[in-house]
Formats: sequence, C-alpha cells, structure tokens
Amino acid sequence: MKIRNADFYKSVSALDQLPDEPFAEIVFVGRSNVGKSTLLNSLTGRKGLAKTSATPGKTQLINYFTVNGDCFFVDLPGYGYARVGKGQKRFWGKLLGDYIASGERIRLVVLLVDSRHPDMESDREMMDFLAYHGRPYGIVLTKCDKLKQKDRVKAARALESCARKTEFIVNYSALSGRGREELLEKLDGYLDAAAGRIGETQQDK
Ligand SMILES: Nc1nc2c(ncn2[C@@H]2O[C@H](COP(=O)(O)OP(=O)(O)O)[C@@H](O)[C@H]2O)c(=O)[nH]1
Ligand SMILES: [Mg+2]
Repeated sequence: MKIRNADFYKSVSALDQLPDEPFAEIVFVGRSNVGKSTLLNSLTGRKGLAKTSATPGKTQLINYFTVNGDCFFVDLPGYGYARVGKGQKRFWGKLLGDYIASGERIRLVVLLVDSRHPDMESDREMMDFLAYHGRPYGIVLTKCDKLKQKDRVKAARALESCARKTEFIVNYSALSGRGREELLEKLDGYLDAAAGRIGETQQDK
C-alpha cells in the first residue's frame, strides 16, 4: 500500500469509546520500548504522528490513526513492562486483551518483537492469545540495524520455530528504512479495495 496521509484520530481508554467509523483496522502491538511508535512514524512517513519516548510503559490508551481516509492503524498499549502493577502485568492489561478478543474490524495484528530478544515469554503468550482468538498476525522484528546479518537470520529462525501461525516475518529498521516497503506491501493484502470497508449492515445495527 502507498500511504498518502495519516492523522491522529483519537485515543480511547475503554471499549465503549471505540470509533463508529466502519473502517478496517490494522493493529500494532508489542512489548513496551519495542519501537512501536517509531515504526508507526516511519511507516506513515510522519515523524511526530505517534509519540516516541525512551521511557517505556507510558501509553495505556488505544490510539487510532486514520490512514488514507479509509482505514485505521491502531496503536495498542505496550505490555511486559516490569514497573506496571501486578494485575496489569499478567495479561497486558484488560483493555488490550478485551480489544483483541472482541474487535470485529481487526484485519491483521502486527506483532512487533525486538530482534535482539526474539524469545521473550510475553511475546509467546501474545502469539498464543492471538491464535486462540483466531486473529491473523504477522511479526515485525524491530531495530534490526542493531544486529549483524547472521544474527538477523538467527532471530528470524528462532521465531519461525515457535510462531507457526504467523503470516509473515519482516526485518525492520526505522533508522535505515529497511523493511518498510516490504511491510507496506504485506499490509496491502489485508486492506484491498473490496474488503476495505466492513458492510453497512453492521454499522446500521
Ligand atoms: N537503532 C534503532 N533504534 C530504534 C528503532 N526503533 C526504535 N528505536 C529506539 O527504541 C526506543 C523505543 O522506541 P519507541 O518507538 O518509543 O518504543 P515503543 O515504546 O514501543 O513505542 C527509542 O529510543 C527509539 O529511538 C530502530 O529501528 N533502530
Ligand atoms: Mg510508544
């Protein structure tokens, strides 16, 4: 897909605040500090779109971005950050879990995994959770500029063995732009014109 424009739409803190627009959603999820905000900025070509910070664990909201005026990129709260409360830590927060379990417009979940740590327990749990709810997901290995080529291959292999249900694995670097075109091309397949909008009937209910 080609991104012509991307804008912040709204932040929600409860499921009853989800937008009414019948747009297809591509959802981005991952551990805190994995590079999610940076990837959203890099992917959309809008530097300040999603706020980036070196302090993990800040976002506890679902952030909606309109892309090309007819679909949403959805930025979910990061999980796995040690300093959030116990109850929240266990299952990535209720908001996150409930949204993934119930979201009717989710076309694809993009799971971001730090290429230097491809074997985190919390990422495995997320893959199991996504598979359990029948959500198609693809994996992006972030910050791959920090690895040598042979370690990038190793990281991808390590993931392949446990992420059997994944639709794809893309090596990504927001620093160099590596993987950007490849990921955009993958996303296209989940947002084709005919499938771009959810039927009116659902909206009319
Ligand atoms: N070298 C490198 N650093 C990155 C990359 N993506 C993100 N980072 C850094 O990782 C840190 C966390 O990024 P951020 O996007 O805020 O992570 P988030 O918590 O998942 O939203 C920041 O210091 C970023 O500059 C990347 O592709 N390469
Ligand atoms: Mg962030």
